[in-house]
Amino acid sequence: MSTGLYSTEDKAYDKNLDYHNIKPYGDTMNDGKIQMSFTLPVPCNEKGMEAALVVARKLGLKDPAVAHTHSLDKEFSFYVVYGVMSVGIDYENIKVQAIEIDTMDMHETEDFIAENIKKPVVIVGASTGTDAHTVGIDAIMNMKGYAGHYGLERYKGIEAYNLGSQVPNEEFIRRAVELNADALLVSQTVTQKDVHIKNLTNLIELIEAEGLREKMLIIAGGPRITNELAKELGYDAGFGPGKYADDVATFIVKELVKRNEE
Ligand code: B12
Repeated sequence: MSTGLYSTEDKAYDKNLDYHNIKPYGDTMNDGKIQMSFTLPVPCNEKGMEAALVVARKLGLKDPAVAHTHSLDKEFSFYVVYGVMSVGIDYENIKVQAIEIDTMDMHETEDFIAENIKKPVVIVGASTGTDAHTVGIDAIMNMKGYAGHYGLERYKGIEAYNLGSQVPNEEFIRRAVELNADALLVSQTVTQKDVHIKNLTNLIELIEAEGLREKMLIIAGGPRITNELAKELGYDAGFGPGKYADDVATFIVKELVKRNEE
């Protein structure tokens, strides 16, 4: 079963559109209408609203309008602003480093493991560093899963260990070695001040220093993680929003078999 999520091929091209020059869509094709929201460090009043329009104009938006504003505090105000983007983008020339896989459902992955791997696949996951968010890694690993996708703990043929959040990278690696992990899943939600980059870099450096890099797949995930970013940081793959246990399970089992064949 393919969710089509990873496809970089476009199956539904509209022949009337010039894909070298497309704009966001609001009401009429290519009308360029967009909506954005932001906070300004100024009081919520007429002058604040004008400041919000200036922000939109400086960003190049035509005909900006404040659709909503409210006060966050005496000195802070929040704005939702509409506007029209006048420049188009060249969609044809956009390149993405997407993960090209045909996602299998849980049963297909179980059969794949039984036929091709013939031993339990050990997966160890955590939200590491200072990150306290667990819902993302739980969505991937917990038995009940998320949004109708069972988690890895439910898969026959997968031994899944969810270590929770705020796990120090050293402890994560120690447990991975102890459990003889085939794959590590690290979740990062907080990205303020690039804390996720520092933590993900630290993890990969520790793994390399221990001579473990080639022994396991290392996968990052989180709401602001892309496959491109993960690869840049030395990971095997990165999964962001809209990705589920079946996507990551498919990637892991197929990659393990591929590497075994090489
Ligand atoms: C719930 C929540 C909390 C809860 C967390 C409870 C828990 N047990 O997890 C609590 C209240 C504890 C919390 C605390 C904080 N939070 Co908070 N939190 C959220 C909130 C509302 C929802 C996050 C969530 O659960 N999403 C649902 C899950 C299912 O989505 P997901 O994580 O994206 O996961 C999916 C994918 O990304 C992917 N995925 C995720 N991880 C992985 C890993 C792998 C390996 C793979 C394959 C896939 C994968 O799969 C999932 C399913 O598709 C968000 C805002 C929002 N609406 O998103 C803020 C948010 C994430 N929090 C935020 C912040 C700042 C904090 C705090 C720092 C606040 C503070 N100053 O104290 C603290 C964290 C302190 C710390 N040390 O980490 C910010 C982060 C901003 C940023 N960009 O850095 C957000 C965005 C809110 C905001 N708009 O400011 N938070």
